[in-house]
Amino acid sequence: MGCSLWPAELVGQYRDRGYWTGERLDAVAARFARTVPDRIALVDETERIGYGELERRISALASGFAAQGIRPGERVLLQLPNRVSFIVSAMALMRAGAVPVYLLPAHRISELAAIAVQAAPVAYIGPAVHAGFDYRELAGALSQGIPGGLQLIIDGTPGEGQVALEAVARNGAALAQQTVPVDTTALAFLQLSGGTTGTPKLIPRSHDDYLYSVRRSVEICGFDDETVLLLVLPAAHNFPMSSPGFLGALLAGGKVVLAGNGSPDLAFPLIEREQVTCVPLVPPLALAWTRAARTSTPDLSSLETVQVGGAKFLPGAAVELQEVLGVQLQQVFGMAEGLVCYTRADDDAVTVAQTQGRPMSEADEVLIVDDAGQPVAPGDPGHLLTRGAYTIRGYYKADEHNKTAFTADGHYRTGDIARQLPGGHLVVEGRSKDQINRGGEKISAEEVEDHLLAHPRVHDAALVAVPDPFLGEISCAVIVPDGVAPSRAEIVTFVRGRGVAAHKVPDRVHIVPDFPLTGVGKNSRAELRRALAAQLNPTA
Ligand code: OOB
Repeated sequence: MGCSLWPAELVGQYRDRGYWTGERLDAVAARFARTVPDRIALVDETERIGYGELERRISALASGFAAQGIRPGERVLLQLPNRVSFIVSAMALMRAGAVPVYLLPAHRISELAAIAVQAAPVAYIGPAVHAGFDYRELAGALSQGIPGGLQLIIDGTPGEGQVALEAVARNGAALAQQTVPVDTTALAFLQLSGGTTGTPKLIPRSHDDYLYSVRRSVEICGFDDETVLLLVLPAAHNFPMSSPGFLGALLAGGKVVLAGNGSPDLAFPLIEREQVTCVPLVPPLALAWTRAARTSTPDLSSLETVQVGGAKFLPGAAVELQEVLGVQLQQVFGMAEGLVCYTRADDDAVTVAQTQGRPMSEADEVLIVDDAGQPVAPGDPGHLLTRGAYTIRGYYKADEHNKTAFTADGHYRTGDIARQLPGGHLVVEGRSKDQINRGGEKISAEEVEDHLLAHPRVHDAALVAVPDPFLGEISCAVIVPDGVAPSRAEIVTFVRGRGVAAHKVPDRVHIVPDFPLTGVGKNSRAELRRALAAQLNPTA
């Protein structure tokens, strides 16, 4: 099935060195299902299931998907919140040889439609209603816009013409169980990139490369069958999925607790009740937890490690978090495209507080180069390039974009500015990519600008980052009006109305009569954004 995502000689090398083992992602929990079927694997708001039950559900649903006509290699959009059915559905799709495309619950019609154009899915799986939003209508609207439509599978009460996930599973349970053989070096699933372009790029990952990153993460983070991982970040993100994430916790025989959000009111009692040992957080949540623990006395005694990643965590906040929560901090710097760096348990306190960790694998190649692509002097900041046994060699069906996103010799241009310390640890200093990192959620400037430009009274628009004490960065839409300037409220209503994830709606609107003149040429938009950001943040 499929074809390898990596050049043949590298596949051979990665196998010979033992990085790639030919195992499948949908089998991470299989060993414990046989040996300790009653051990609790997953807990969410409504249920707790053991390893044996998890395996039964995956098998049944995989057969059910096949009976619904979902064939090996076909793509299926998966938009479930943090609950047991998300993990079961993802694994069941892979067991059936199908390819999950991981969406966030926050995505709306404009993101879904753009992703559907690229992924050409045959089906969509989502909740009925979640956080007050009706996904059945969203799914219906998406399907209507696709020639031939989509099969719509709903976890909950389905709408008209839609089918219940539970019915698919029940149907599958009555059928013969089978595992569809897969090429473990070929496409296993598609993940969304943070994005720097008008349409989001899809990241193709294989069983082999992804499992290697999970296995190596489990080793570094010391996950074992005593691990209790709390997931408050959306499980579709790479960080809570694989660094070591729920896949790592299951591979180690631990327990995964799925929560709907990361508010301390919800998370602190859960930590005590479930005896949570580890939690991945983005910096704003880490700050919120530190603040909340100062004014209350939660019992967090089971919590050993708080992982913080997705955006820069400042050294002062890093020290405070450890003091106030009484935990070990682990900084995690990674990307859905591949490379993940961790601070280690035996790193000294300064390294943990001040660096973003070092690459997880000896096979990770890291280069820091200047604008001309030449290596900088050791310790100097520069553009971070990387390649290795779990970093992609190209985005999905994006030949043109890949020519610039990767170097000729296969390094991924991360768009991050970093420096590397003598011990290999990286310090992230900034970014060259046209992206806003809003507390770990990435926003492509171009994507939002395209929405702004569709407003009848917007002549020109640029989206730039503004520093924010809590989120790190927020977005500001700088607008040159056509006639009467639109108000912020009008812009917010307009962008929301186009169906985009809430985090992409501009936080601020700034009206200017004209844009500064920048050099012409391909990079002029990037230069314009930089010039506007400098005007807005004179001290940054
Ligand atoms: C993670 O993945 P993505 O794909 O959402 O975003 C990747 C980008 C990086 O290129 C960098 O710009 C930024 O997010 N980033 C950080 C960071 N971790 C990620 N910037 C500064 N400090 C950090 N610790 O965000 C992701 C994937 C796997 C593990 C952890 C994070």
